[in-house]
Amino acid sequence: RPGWWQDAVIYQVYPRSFADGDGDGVGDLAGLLDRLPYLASLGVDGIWMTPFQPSPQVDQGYDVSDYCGVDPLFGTMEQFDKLLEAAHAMGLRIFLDVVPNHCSSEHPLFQAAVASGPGSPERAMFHFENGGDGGAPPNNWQSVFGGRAWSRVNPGSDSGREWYLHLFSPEQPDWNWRNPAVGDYFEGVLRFWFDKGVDGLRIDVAHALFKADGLPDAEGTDAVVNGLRSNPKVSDQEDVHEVYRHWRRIADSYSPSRVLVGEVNLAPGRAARYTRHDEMHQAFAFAFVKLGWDAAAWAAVGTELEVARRTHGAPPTWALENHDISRSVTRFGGGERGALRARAGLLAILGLPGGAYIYQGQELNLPDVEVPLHARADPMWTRGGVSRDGARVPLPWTTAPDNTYGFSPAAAAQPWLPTPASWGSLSVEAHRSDPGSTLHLVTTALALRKQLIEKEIFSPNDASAWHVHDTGLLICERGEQILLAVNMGGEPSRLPGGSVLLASFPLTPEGLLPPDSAAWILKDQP
Ligand code: TEU
Repeated sequence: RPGWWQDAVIYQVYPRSFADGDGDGVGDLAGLLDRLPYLASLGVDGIWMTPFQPSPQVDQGYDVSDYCGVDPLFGTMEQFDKLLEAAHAMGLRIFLDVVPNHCSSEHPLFQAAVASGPGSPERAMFHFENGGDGGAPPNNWQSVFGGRAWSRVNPGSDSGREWYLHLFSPEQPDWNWRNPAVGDYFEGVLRFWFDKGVDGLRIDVAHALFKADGLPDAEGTDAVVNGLRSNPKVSDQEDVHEVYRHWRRIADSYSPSRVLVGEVNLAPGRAARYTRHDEMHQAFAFAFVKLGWDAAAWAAVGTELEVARRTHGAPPTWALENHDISRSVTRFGGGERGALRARAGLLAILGLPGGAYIYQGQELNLPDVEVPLHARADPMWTRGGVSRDGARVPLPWTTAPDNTYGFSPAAAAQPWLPTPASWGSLSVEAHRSDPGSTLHLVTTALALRKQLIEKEIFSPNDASAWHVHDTGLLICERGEQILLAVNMGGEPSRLPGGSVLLASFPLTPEGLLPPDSAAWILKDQP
C-alpha cells in the first residue's frame, strides 16, 4: 500500500529485554524469533529493534563498534537473516536502529584515529581539538549523560592538550559530519541493511549530527542543562537536512516503501521539518512523549503538532513510551490509577491520525521497576543522571514463580535486570486469561483501526482539533467522523453525541465515561 507507514503501528523491541533464547539472562535474536507469532497476533505492522550490532554495551548497544554485524551476545547474522525472513512471511516489517551521531570508542576507525595522531584521515572523521591553557577543554559543552562533552586523548601525557568530543559518554565519540568521508561511510551502512531487505531505519539523535561551525561555546545556561535539546550549538543545524535528503534518495532507490524514522527530540514545528516530502518519512512526536496526565498540555501539544502537520505535510508519529523514559503507568501517577490512565492513553494515541509506536510491555501495562542500586546498568545513572533501567526490565511472559517469568528458558537464569515479584501477574499469560486486560484492549483496538482504515473512516491525513471541557474531558476531533475522548477529570463525564466504538473501561450505566478512561466515538452523521 503506498504510504503504508503513514498510519502504521510499529512495536519497539528492546532485544536484551524481550525474550532470552539461550538462557544467559539476556534477550537475543533466538528469543525474538520464537516470539514473532505473539507480535503478529497483536496486529502490529512491524517491529523496530534497538541496536544488536557488536558493541562493548556501555550504553546498551548505542555504542556501536561494528555497524554491519551482530553482537554474539544477541546471536549471529544467520539468525538475523532467518528472523527477517520469518517476520516477512508473517507480514511484519523490520526496522533497525542506526546510530550516526557517535560510535563506540572501540570502533576500528576511532581506535585508528587515536593511534595515528594529529592530521590523520581517521582523526578527521571525529572531533579532535586542542584545548586551552591550564587543561581547559576546547569549549564549555556538557554531555547529555552529565559532565563535560570532552575527554582527553592521552590523559597521562604532558603534551596531552588534545581532546575529543562526545555528546554522550566518553566511550561514545561523536563523528564529524562536516567530513564527507563520514557520510560515505554511513551510506555503506544504510545500503548494507537495505540490501538485506530491512524495511526501515530509526535514526538515533537525528537532529544532532552537525555541530555549529567552529564549535563555539554555548551561551548562558544553554551549556549546562541537558546538552542536546537546549544547546543550540549541537542541535538542529541546517546542514543536517542535506543528509536526510540524500538518505531519502537512497531509501527510495530501493523502494518507495522503505522508511526512515527520526529520533528528533525537538519542539513540533522544528521536528516536522525533518519530515518534509524529500526527507525522512517519520519523526517521533517527542513533545507528546514527555507529557504527564494533563488535558490542557495534551491539547496544546496536539494543536502544535496539527499546525506542524499542516505546514510540512507529514502526519505525526505518536508514542507514549520508549526505552529512555519512565513508563506511562508510572508517569501518569502509578498504581491502579496510573494503570488505567496508561491504558486510556494508549487507546487514545492508537486512534489519532498518523503513525504510532508501542514500546514493548506497554501492551501489558508494565510500570517502571525500582531497580536496586547495585543492579543498575544505565551509563546515564552511573554519570549522575536519572536511571533509565526502570523501563528496561525483561518482559514477563508467564506466571511461573521463578525469577524469569518465562523470559529465559532456564528457570535458574538471572535476568540481566532483576524482575519484581509483581511481574507474574502482569505477564502475557496473565493478560491472555483476562478478557478485560490491556493486551486484549490493544489487540481489539488494532483490529478495529485496520477496519476503519479500510473503510476510509480513518485517514492518516485527517485534521485534528483539540478541546478541553471544564470537566477535564479532552476531546480530539479527528477528520469528519471521529471523536477521541479522554477523561482526565475526576468525575464521570458525559460524551458528545455519537456511538462509542471502543472504550478503555466500561461506561457507567448512565453512559458516562469514567475518570482515567478513553473512548473512540463515531459521530452521529447528519
Ligand atoms: O537517545 C538520545 C537522547 O537524547 C536521550 O539520551 C535522552 O536525552 C535521554 O535518554 C533522556 O531522556 C538515544 C537513545 O535512544 C538512547 O538510548 C541512547 O542512550 C542515546 O541516544 C545515545 O546513543
